Amino acid sequence: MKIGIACFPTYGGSGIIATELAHLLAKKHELHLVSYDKPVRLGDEIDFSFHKVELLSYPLFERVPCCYSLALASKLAAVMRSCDLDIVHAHYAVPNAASAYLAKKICNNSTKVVTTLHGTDSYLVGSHPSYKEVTQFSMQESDALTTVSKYLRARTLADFDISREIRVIPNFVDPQRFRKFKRNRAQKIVCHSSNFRPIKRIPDIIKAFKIISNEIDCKLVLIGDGPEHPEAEELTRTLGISENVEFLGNVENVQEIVGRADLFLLPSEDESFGLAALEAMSCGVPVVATNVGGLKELISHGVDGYLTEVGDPEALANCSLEILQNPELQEELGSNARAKVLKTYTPEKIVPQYEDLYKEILQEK
Ligand code: GMT
Repeated sequence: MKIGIACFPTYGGSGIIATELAHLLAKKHELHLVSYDKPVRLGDEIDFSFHKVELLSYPLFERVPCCYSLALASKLAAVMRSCDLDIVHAHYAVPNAASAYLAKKICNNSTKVVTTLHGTDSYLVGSHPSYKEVTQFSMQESDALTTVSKYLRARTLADFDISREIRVIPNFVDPQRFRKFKRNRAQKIVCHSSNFRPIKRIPDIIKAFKIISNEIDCKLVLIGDGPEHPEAEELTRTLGISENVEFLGNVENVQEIVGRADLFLLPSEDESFGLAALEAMSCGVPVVATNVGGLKELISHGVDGYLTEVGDPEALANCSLEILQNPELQEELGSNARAKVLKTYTPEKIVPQYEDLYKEILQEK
């Protein structure tokens, strides 16, 4: 098959999944990745084509970021035509699905459009009145629509006036890359990784860590960057724990940091899937997360991690202490988490689900 993938190149689950999918599909298919920059997990060696969307810099456009959707549609149309694509797979509906639809109309050819919703493209950005009509239309008009969890499918059907099949294809992780890494220190390491947006509730992590560090010798390692970063650093100073908290920013070797941790915290207000939790589970690191969205499908409370209510740093700390003070429990939860990943969330299990979907829609008249 000849497949085009459109995605965001930035740090964030949708771009990561799209890039990993491109790497894996390229082993068997002709693959073209389209974005405005090289995605963070692209790496130096790729066995597929990268097509950069060039943006025109023009004074009138300064406050009109939507021009990206037009540039993307033009680039997708060009690639669709010149490479004779069978499939264009849009990861993140806004604006990728609309641009893919437009490209298909421009080319008037038989290319099929698959849209994968990742979460905020459906329930936050996509349902905003400024974007809803177009998002809804492009969801309805895609030849196939997928979500990364059952939760996101239900929420999409509730929030949008669409009548069509939505297939759930969960995210995946490479268990060879995300595994345990050796370490020498006795000090416990608590870890978190995100884009530091309010929905991730970073202050809850820091407040919980204050309670944890009153009881045991430990360090908090925070991976990623975003709008909440300055306040988070300020809070560590206010609570007098800044010496034990490391802000790493965006890093390339996430797996080597998460793979050396004892515990991973993800107390988000909402999460359509929780790829960061899946990566930690793959490393055999127990996750304490919130009882919301796709995290409820991913983590079995008390079996391979713990789930707490949103906005409860004390509960977060209590669950964390229970794990950190009980090495056998930590080991058991971690190995159950790794076993779940190997059973359900490897590329071998998930990528064929996308390939089957492509084949099905290509056979449809
Ligand atoms: O969580 C983010 O802020 C990034 C966002 C994205 O679009 O990259 O993540 C969403 O997609 C990920 C990959 O499918 C999911 O694992 C995240 O749960 C989802 N984020 C939210 O629903 C808040």
